[in-house]
Amino acid sequence: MTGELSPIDKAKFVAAKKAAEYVEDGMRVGLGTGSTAAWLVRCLGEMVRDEGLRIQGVPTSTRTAQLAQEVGIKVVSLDEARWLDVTIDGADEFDRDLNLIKGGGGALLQEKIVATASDQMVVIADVGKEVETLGAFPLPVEVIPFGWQTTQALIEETLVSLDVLGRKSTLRMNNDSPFVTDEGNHILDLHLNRIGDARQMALVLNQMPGVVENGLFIDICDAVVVGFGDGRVEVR
Ligand code: ABF
Repeated sequence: MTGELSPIDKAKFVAAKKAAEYVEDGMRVGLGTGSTAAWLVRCLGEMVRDEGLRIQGVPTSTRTAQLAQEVGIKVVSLDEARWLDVTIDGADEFDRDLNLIKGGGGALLQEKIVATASDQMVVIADVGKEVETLGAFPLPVEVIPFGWQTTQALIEETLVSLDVLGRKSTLRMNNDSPFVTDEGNHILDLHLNRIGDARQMALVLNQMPGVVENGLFIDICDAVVVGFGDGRVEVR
């Protein structure tokens, strides 16, 4: 499955492989999105095929649903599963309090719903995602297409009063068109550089009309499995 991997892919793979140990027979498992989560899905697929592991997987995107099906994981909807034992997903940044920025892959809404419906959320990440303070990675905010420019203006005005360095936001594009999420929404990426109070930022953003969800995951993650390019793994 792995062949010759670059250091970054090796880091993602070893984190995913280690995190697969959180999954036991009979569990309902939230399956994240992104390249690191894809390694996890492949690892679980191998366990299903070679070790007879029986799990129900709830994917956080159409991409992940397709991959899970390809590797032989039984896919169910969140409403069928109702509650999950564990969700394993990637992240764009994590800090020492295990707060996260997610949504670089555009799946933050389903990811947050699924993670919140889980007994445990485990993040898998290469060590490059570890930061002192969140915010260097642009913060994704999912917004309703109706009036998105008005929502953007409201967000930018509000950022003035918050402890952030940058206030610019950009509409995420897919070639020449606005990116559309699985839920039919758009994404604004907020270029903040540093988020002083991530909890307050998350609350303020979600109070605005037009905002569906933001990519700050506060007090949701229980553990981060960190992979290194030399194959080492540490759990935070
Ligand atoms: C998802 O995929 C995200 O929420 C995050 O945006 C992204 C991480 O991608 P990768 O694992 O490819 O770096 O988990």
